[in-house]
Amino acid sequence: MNHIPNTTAALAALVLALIAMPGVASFRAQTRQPTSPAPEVNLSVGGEVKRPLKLTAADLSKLPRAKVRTSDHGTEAVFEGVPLGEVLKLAGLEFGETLRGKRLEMYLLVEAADGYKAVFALPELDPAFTDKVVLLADRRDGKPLAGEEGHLRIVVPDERRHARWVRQVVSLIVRRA
Ligand SMILES: Nc1nc2c(c(=O)[nH]1)N[C@H]1C(S)=C(S)[C@@H](COP(=O)(O)O)O[C@H]1N2
Ligand SMILES: [Mo]
Repeated sequence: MNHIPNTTAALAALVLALIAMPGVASFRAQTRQPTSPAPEVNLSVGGEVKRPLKLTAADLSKLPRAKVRTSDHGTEAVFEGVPLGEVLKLAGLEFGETLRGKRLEMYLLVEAADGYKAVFALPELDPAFTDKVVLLADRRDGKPLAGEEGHLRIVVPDERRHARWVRQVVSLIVRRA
């Protein structure tokens, strides 16, 4: 009668293999509640900052927020999110009075999941220098960003070309030129 334990073992192995299959994993992901409020934000903030961070959507929701009304493909859109400078401040970066001298050699590199990258000079992100708010947006017209855009996207108001509107933002790295 030792074929019964063998059958049980084979069944267990089959079940484990099925669970591990990518197709099954994505099926499970798709069957999650569509109203689930947990966008999978995992933003890393690093480089020349005092406190390198990993931020979730919940972390971002605690930071000061801003809205930017802008034209996207000729249509008015309201993007909402966290001013990029606020995210860097949380990581310990200083703006304002101390942003001069050698510190003006610093820049921010924004990286996307698809490898796309763009840089910003720190004064572009500092309210002491400019009234323009470069946004790390997580919502458009009140709805969470999703799909091609990713969960996080850079929005640069008043910039005629949208090449720095990085989609699918995954990391912010401060570097020295
Ligand atoms: N991650 C990522 N972001 C990106 C790009 C890209 O290729 N990858 N292209 C940029 C360019 S050149 C433009 S014009 C805009 C286009 O944004 P849209 O797809 O919303 O029109 O996204 C920018 N952000
Ligand atoms: Mo573009």
